[in-house]
Amino acid sequence: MKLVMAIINDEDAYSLMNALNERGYRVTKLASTGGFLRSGNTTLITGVEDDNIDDVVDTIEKTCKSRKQMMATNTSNSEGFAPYPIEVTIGGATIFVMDVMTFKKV
Ligand code: 2BA
Repeated sequence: MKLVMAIINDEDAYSLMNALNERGYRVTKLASTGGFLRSGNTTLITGVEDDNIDDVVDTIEKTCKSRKQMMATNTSNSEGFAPYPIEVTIGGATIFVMDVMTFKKV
């Protein structure tokens, strides 16, 4: 068994949960915050049998879209610091697949 952890955009969370549930996978949604942009994102975790990993990853890829977001940074000039917007591309999903040592429901 594996644990799939996918960090995704909030906007895709409900579509992805629906898509995974419809395919028979159980999902837990966690509210998370990206360390770089310091804005909210969603982390979904799902425990799946090894044979289903490709299906789960495909479903994530098909459902989650990448987006561009503006971020304010500071740049220094002769008058001090001035706000300087940069565009950041946030991936459709950042996916980790981990081995599960034990899975139990009691
Ligand atoms: P954030 O850390 O808020 O990052 C948002 C986006 O900002 C990133 O998109 C990337 O395009 C950019 N970015 C992040 N760190 C950067 C840096 N040091 N310099 C320049 N640009 C940077 P994604 O790579 O698609 O990541 C989306 C979110 O997924 C991240 O939000 C973070 O919450 C998570 N994530 C990505 N890689 C991770 C990793 N290796 N470990 C844990 N979480 C990760």
